[in-house]
Amino acid sequence: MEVATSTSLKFDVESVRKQFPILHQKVNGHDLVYFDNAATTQKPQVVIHALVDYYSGFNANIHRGIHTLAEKATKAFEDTRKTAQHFLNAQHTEEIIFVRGVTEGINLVASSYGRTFLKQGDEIIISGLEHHSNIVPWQMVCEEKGCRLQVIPITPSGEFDMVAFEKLVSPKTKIVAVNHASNSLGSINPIKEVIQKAHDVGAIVLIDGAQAAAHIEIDVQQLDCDFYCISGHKMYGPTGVGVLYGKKELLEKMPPYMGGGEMIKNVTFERTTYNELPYKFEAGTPNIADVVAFREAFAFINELGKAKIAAHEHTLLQYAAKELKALKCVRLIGTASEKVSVQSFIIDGIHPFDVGQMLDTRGVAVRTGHHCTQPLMESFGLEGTVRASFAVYNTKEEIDKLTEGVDRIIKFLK
Ligand code: 7TS
Repeated sequence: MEVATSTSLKFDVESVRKQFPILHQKVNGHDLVYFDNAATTQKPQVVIHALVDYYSGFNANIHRGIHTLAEKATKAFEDTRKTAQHFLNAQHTEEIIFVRGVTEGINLVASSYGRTFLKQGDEIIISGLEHHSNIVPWQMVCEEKGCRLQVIPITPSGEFDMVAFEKLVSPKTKIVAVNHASNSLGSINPIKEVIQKAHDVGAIVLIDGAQAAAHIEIDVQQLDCDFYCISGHKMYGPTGVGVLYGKKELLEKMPPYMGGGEMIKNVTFERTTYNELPYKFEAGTPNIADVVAFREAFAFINELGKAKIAAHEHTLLQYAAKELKALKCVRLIGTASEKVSVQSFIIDGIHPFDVGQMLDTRGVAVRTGHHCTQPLMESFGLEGTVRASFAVYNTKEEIDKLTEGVDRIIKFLK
């Protein structure tokens, strides 16, 4: 089946689906419909192969060895760093720090930068759309340093309130941490403007790019953000690997986050000197296999191109929103004008958990609950939602299965 919004954005979704072995299975007697992509995407064969190739061909610890396998593994690991640099358009390779994912990236900055440079009375601003990973690390550092956490409210459609941000941001603001796109609602935030306004008062900015990296073009130099975090598993790559991008001059000033092997230059019992960037922040044996395979995920996205991916997903999102909205008792949650392919909804009078379970009996995988955004759910007066999130391999026919399933649930339970 060909998918097109304009000729230049055409691609064959069936040939994409063929690259994902997991999609071709029955769940509870039905073809699997995987709509839990905001939690984690599925992996193409090239990524799976890269993991097998590494373990069956050149597994060795990196940087320290001089034997052939160690050199091969080191080169593959460092090649991913260069690929990540190009993907984010970072100026320097050493600005790319490998971490376990966005959660670790944010904790690294909150702990290393926050504990060193924040003082009592300073303020950190986050938005009402944040994942717990971009709330709790800042609460922890605020508690320790006597700082204040300020929260930008959101509009009823789930958009970032720029007017409220302008009122909150002040010379007391030292850090602004917001996501590029919301995992619960899909809203795309006006981060370029946020970064400029934060810089105007001398604050630094961290962008949580967990839900943006597979969908939106990222250029950290053009954005001028100070930190940007991504997770491999949300962009067709392995679990347990991600990237923290940081501006070199900031990373250089920051102390290590963890101590151990690889992050040192010299150790005596009296005093230790630290390694250079990026190794200063990569203590211990890293997740070599997953970093190596992560390169194939970047290549997969680059080969299709984000413009094509976004166009396809946008078509799916619009279709899903229209079809779901047409159903009796369904309320869409999150209707921002700029969105990635996430649609949250609730059915009046039916608990999201029950909806999720009943859809699963028809092979449709959605996420239910608060999606690690409890404060956001609370601002809608909800405990949680049903969330369908779409990826490049999803189709309109699959959305029909979702809406048929939801329709049956309504008719059965109402
Ligand atoms: N920030 C956002 C916006 C996210 O969506 C997630 C994970 C994280 C941070 C944390 O990323 P991690 O890779 O370190 O776990 N979001 C989800 C989700 O929506 N459902 O499961 C995980």
